[in-house]
Amino acid sequence: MSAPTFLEPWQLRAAFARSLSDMYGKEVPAYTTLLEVSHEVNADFAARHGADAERLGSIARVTAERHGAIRVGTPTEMAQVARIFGAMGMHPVGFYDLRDASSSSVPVISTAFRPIEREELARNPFRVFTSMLVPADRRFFTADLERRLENFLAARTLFGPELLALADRAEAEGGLPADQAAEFLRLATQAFELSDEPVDQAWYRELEAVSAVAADIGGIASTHINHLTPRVLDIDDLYARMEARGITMIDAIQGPPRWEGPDVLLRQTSFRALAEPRTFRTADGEIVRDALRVRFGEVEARGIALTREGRAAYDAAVIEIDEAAAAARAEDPGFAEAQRQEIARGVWQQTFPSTESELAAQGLGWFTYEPVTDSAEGPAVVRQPVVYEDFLPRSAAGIFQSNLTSDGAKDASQEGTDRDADWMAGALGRELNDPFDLYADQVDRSLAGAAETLGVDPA
Ligand code: OOG
Ligand code: NI
Repeated sequence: MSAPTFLEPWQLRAAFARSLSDMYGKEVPAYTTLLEVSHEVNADFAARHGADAERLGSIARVTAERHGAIRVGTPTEMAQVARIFGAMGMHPVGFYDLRDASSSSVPVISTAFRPIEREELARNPFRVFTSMLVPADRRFFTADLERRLENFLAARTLFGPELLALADRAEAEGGLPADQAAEFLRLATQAFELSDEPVDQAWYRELEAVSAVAADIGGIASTHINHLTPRVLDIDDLYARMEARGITMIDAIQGPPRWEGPDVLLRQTSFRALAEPRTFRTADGEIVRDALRVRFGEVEARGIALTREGRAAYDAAVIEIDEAAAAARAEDPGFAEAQRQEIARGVWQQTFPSTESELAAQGLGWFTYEPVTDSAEGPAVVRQPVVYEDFLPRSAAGIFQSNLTSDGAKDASQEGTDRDADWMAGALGRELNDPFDLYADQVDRSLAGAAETLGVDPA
């Protein structure tokens, strides 16, 4: 296959995902182990399940599939990130407020950049969970610390003018000629490399006392990819194989429990943040080497996307599991994760039907309908599950939290600052897509397409 002379947004996206993955593998060797184990798990799953293994995405898609996580400090930086991802056909979807989603200090709000059309998702579904610091939130930062943070952030440049100009050109012209594409990809990858620049030790530690996430974002003059997450078809198998290799995973798999019914939404787990050498400048101007534990490895399994009703049932189930687990823990000091999972499974059996057809019939999950015109019984439609392409605030907070070195300090007596989806859209200078609307569109289009093929009225 000859190299393309012009790269379209999806080609830039696929190439960027590969380039980040290569870079991250060099920076974090345990990530390479995670990829190896993920490939083994997926190959074995495909061998066991045949064509059924591909119901939620082709093996080619799943093998290349990654999500990344990045963290920025200001609306200006957020809007620049939106231009870079816009060049790759990745658009902001969803609003996540992690400030309340956990008991410890995660002073950020987030969105995810991802492709939004079905064909684009099938070509390459790369998505990046992007968080932004909220220095104005008084539960975390005093007015004085807010002012110093804002000054620090305003003085740095994460993304240079050349990178942004190439991004704008790609977005305006629907891609880039090969030489400019190569330069764009080089600069974009470089922007997310871990920098060797000495970190101001006193400043970093002052922020860390409030929140390790705040220090990671606002304590250094550059940014970096925080993690890159492969997708597996059996996350319980992955978890067991990683532990067998001697890599300590966090205690739990976040999200729905393992159970006999259809997998929905997203299950995620990670291994703990690794100590990475970093250079600091002390208050006396001395350069010292130290280590920081910030970046980790995460892996995920994706299930069927839930409708608003399905999601409400999910949210209620999560609360029910929490309450039941808290009660059981109060009774039994030896209460362990395995017991929590038992409780979760029980709640699941009462909340969700155990088959895909019931999930569809009860309007809890999204399904498309594909026409088959060559079936023996004449024209028919086949139901296909829609894969969940987004994130879960609760799991995201859990992933952040399980990797923090300290809880930080959150002053619950102070008022939080209002931030919502409209505010985020304003910061981005772009429309913020609603995930439910995107799934509904996908389903509507499939119905219209099936009706047209079969020559019937979709109603
Ligand atoms: C983002 C944590 C959230 C996920 O998969 O839910 C996340 C971060 O650590 O910056 O990546
Ligand atoms: Ni993640």
